[in-house]
Amino acid sequence: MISPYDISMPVPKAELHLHIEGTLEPELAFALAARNGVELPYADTDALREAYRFQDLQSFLNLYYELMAVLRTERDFEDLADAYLARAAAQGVRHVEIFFDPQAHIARGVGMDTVVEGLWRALGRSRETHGVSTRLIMCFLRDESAGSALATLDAAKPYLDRITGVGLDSAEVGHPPAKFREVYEAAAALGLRRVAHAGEEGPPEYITEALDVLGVERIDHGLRCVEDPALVERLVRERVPLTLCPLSNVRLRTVDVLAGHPLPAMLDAGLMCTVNSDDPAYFGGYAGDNFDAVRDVLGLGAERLRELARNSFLASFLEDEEELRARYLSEVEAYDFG
Ligand code: ES4
Ligand code: ZN
Repeated sequence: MISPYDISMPVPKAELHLHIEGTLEPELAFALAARNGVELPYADTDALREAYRFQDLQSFLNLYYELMAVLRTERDFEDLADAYLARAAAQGVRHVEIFFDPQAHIARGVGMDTVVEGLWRALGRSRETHGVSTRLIMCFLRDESAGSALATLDAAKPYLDRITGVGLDSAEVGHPPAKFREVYEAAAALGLRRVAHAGEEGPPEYITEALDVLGVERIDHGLRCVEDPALVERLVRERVPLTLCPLSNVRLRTVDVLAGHPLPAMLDAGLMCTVNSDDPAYFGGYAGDNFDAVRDVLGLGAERLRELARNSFLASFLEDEEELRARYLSEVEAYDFG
């Protein structure tokens, strides 16, 4: 049988918005549950997939956090990352900057050491096994306290050789970026790169605040910038990369239908957009599937798709491997969309 994942667009690309916990496919969730003696409140994988009818970000997050119960050992995190990297590689992903949510694991008694060591078992050999280079970005849960974020940064200190940056995710509305000013200042002082989710469900002001108060270098989602022309102008002028996730926006009802997604208008406005999968196991597709969707439904042509792929490498945290970035960029220019 041909898997749909084998035929998605293989243009070389970097994935810059990917939650590793959001790559947990129902089949792997049940396998890990069995291995760890964890009981899942779903009869089988079909029943679990039935639960994937989200009303909004919060209804998704409830299931996302619930299913993490099956992730307990280093090997679980290794298997999760290996499965993702294999699927991503099959869809043309050459480089990925992976988000993880340590607080969600530490709260369940699974330590930072287990999570980072486990993920690293897969990431450390990914260029050889999958042909994919990787970075790790540790996210703070914005619906937890600023003090908890500071404690999490402290717990990460033994692993800073493997962690490239920090991010901010989870329930956005009511948790503005400024709440995390102190921890972002501390992260910057440690030499960590900074990104944050902003303007997914939250207002355009959160995008401005993430830039001005947290000093972020990319905005994750940033979709709602389109409501503020002055902000769009600034993002264009400063070439701030936006990590858009079209299939996620449809599943979480941030946009009504994919055909109404503002991506084409955002590209026309000169915004530095990238296309990513967010939580592919939950939202119906990996990076190549998202590229396919914007080609098929939004009618983006070859040069727009090439621009998206080029932007993904330009916006990558590859400053310590510029030759690798140059190689990836030349692959993008040489790609034949057919
Ligand atoms: C997330 Cl789509 C999304 N938004 C905010 N936080 C998240 N964590 C995992 N997926
Ligand atoms: Zn996200």
